[in-house]
Amino acid sequence: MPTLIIANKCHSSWSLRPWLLMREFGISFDEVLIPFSDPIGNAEWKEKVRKYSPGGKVPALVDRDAVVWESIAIMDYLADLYPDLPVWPKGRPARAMARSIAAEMHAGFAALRKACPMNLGKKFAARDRGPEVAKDVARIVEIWTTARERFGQGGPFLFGAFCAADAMYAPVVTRFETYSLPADPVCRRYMDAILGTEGFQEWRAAALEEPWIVPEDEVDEEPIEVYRKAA
Ligand SMILES: N[C@@H](CCC(=O)N[C@@H](CS)C(=O)NCC(=O)O)C(=O)O
Repeated sequence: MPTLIIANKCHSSWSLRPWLLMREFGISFDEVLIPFSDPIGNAEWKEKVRKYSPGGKVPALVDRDAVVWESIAIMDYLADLYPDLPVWPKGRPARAMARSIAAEMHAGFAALRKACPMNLGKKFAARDRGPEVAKDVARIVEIWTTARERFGQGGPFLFGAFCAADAMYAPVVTRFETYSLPADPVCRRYMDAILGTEGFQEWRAAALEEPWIVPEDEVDEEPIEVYRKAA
């Protein structure tokens, strides 16, 4: 059985992506969680991660004699390993867009990621987070709306059924939720579909039990809701 190496469920957005994909597709795996210590990615933490992955980051997947790191490479590895599972959508144009938006996520949206770190333990009020974040938000809304319009007929996800592109955007959905980012009804329905998956519910429940505080992922704002005991 493969082993997925991850970090804190409350904060590690990259870890959530392949974890959710594997859960939603019913792929069995063992999980090794290496909690962040302060600061994120310090030498002690990296030494533990490098025992599994040469990249020194999470997530990483160890499968027998293979190691794969980078979230998008893990998804492609799983698609190769399980060719009968629709990890990527089946139709050619849908698949083209799914891969493109997954790559766009993997490479981009730095302003949003920096200003709004994933934090499942709290909710913050809507506020102006600057023009760069607004640009990222507008592009994400455009991506979700286009995918839903063109390919979303068969279900509530970007391409109808849940696929790797949804896994890539799941942490962004949580950021929209945590930071009360503006979501029109199409985006809201999509967000609810992601947040309502069994996999995400399981991940969130575990996140809310975590005792670790990660200062770098806490914004300097008063929350309007606190869900995690350790906060
Ligand atoms: N591009 C990588 C990003 C992985 C990443 O940055 N992971 C974070 C945790 S969410 C990490 O390992 N941070 C520690 C560090 O940067 O040293 C991927 O897609 O997997």
